[in-house]
Amino acid sequence: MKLEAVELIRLNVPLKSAFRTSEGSVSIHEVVWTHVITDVGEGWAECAANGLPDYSSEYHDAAADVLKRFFIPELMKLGDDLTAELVGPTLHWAKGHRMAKAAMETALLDAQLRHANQSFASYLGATRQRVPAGVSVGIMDSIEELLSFVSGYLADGYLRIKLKIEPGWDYEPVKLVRDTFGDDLLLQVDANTAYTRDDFDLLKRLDEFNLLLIEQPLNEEDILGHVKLSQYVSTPICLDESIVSAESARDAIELGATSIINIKPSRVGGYLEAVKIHDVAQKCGIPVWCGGMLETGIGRAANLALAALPNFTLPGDTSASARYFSADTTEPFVLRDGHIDVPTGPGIGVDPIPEVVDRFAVSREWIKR
Ligand code: OSB
Ligand code: MG
Repeated sequence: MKLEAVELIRLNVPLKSAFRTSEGSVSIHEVVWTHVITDVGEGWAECAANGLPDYSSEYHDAAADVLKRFFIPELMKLGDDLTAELVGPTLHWAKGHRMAKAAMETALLDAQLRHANQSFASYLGATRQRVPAGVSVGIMDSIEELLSFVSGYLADGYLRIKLKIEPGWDYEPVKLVRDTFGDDLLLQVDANTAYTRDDFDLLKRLDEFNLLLIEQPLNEEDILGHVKLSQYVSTPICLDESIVSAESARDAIELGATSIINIKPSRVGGYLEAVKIHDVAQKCGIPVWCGGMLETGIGRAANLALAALPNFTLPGDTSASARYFSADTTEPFVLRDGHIDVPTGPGIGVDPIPEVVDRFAVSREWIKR
């Protein structure tokens, strides 16, 4: 396939309610889309990098810049030889910028699979038609507000609740949610790196709540800290930010830093690397689940395909469109019996709704051969 042109679309999509983590609060989902035009058709992807470099070092302006300046021209130079599978090896020389790389790989894979009339799910090796849905609940201003959001999500049918935590918002909210909704609730927490090695006793107090896991309690670089913490607490530790490749997954597993992995294709440079992590974890008996970056339908569709692979044995953060947006950029993903259907159409299986894209687009730029 030959890459003829790429449209970079900047979108500001309002969230229904602000989403607060230990890293900050967002009320607008700010992203860049890569819309690729090839000789075999077009493809779409949502780059997960948000406005601020607070989850990883990536942010949308930097992603747009590195795509324009380096990645797109280089992929165009491959001429007819370009395939989605070549994006990773071709851009390997460039350090980091995994979300930008993932966006190019995903959009090209979408074009390639649409042309081959094959779905992402079938290409990636999915074994299920629908996936169980969890929901990630942000830090709130009060416990009452938290309980009201959680009870709303449970009424919607979500099968697992993840609470964002930070120092000062941990033991109490987790205890109240556990006490209010009972021992059967699948419950886990995500600290987004908010704790240090001085907080082990505090984190150990969470053991009494029978949580599924504690996600990324320490700095992303503190692998040894996670090993020590895993030995200190009985709740399983699950890494998110620390796992950026199949190699880092393999090492973290072997060292005993993580006993469950949150896989986000965007964080690891794309779906092909995500499948490698799935496979490494599966060989080691480590369950995985699919995380999210508040993606609109364009990004969510491919995440659902990945989440249908066999070792995704825990409900992911792949929630329904209505959890995030009043208007999604595609046909909305809906919850049925706590599950979301995996798209079956060619490529990502969904198309952007032009009127909605027009409404939320703040800029559009074409990069041509
Ligand atoms: O750490 O998993 C995270 C959202 C943005 C950035 C990081 C994270 C999250 C979430 C929400 O937890 C996941 C989602 O619902 O898409
Ligand atoms: Mg996380």
